[in-house]
Amino acid sequence: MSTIQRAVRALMPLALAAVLPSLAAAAQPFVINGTSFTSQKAFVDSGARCSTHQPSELEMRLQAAQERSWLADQRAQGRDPFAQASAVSIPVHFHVITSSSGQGAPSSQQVNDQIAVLNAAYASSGFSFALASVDTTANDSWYVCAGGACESQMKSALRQGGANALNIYSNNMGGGLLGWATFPWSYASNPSNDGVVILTASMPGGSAAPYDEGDTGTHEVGHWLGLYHTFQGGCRNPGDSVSDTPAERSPAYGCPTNRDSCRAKAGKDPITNFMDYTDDACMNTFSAGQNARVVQMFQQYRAN
Ligand SMILES: [Ca+2]
Ligand SMILES: [Ca+2]
Ligand SMILES: [Zn+2]
Repeated sequence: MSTIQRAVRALMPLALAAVLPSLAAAAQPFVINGTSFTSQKAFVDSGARCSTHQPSELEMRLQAAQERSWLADQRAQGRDPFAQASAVSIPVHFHVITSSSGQGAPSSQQVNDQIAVLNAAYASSGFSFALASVDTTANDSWYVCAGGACESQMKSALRQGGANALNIYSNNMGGGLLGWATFPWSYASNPSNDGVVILTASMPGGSAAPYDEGDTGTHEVGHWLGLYHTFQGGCRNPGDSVSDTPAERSPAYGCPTNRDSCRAKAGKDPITNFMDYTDDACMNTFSAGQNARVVQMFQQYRAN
């Protein structure tokens, strides 16, 4: 062995010791509900953060046209669509799904805490949520259901109430998925499918950190009330169809303060908004524009 080889060998442990911690940090897997991703970014990129249907530009345009025509009609009749829905109480039917052996149920405290999280988040919109019923079903297929035939079976068996009733299903959907919801304009064509499905572990006090404060519920109910993701459409107009949420090129994750992914558009990214993809501890806001939109959407599609 040459002197140089010996020197390299002697230095190797030092060099490795210097390099390994950063490698280890970079390679730290991100685990959600037992599913491992190479990073939090990989988790977000996988689509498991929320599998609510992401509308195409054409769907967005058709939907916006429906909204404009409804608004024009309301105004022609001398109605104020933004005043009618103040202080609306939404009945919540909560459907707990467990395994056939009864595993995976949230505590009643967690169910109550989830409703309290919704009430706090939507207080500024004038909507409140009142638990109308809780039922528990043991079904192995529904317990791990992430959409498809099992979803239709589960919802048609359990859904209660009309267009104004919020049906929440909590299960162990798997694949790291946190939840999904239906939009209010889908109610008319498929009422039994209407509702929100959340990972039980995402409920307050659950095990799906950093998504364990119940804001998956808040986010999915946002879709149920007609809100798009803040990054819908990227930097292009009309984005999320809400004028006071700054445009965002892609989902934010973690809590990236001062992120500005659309430099040519005014405003920093709305990373604290409930309709972004940041951690529960980071999201705490609906904008005035979003509050106005959910009131309009409720009047148009969910008022009895
Ligand atoms: Ca916007
Ligand atoms: Ca910007
Ligand atoms: Zn979503």
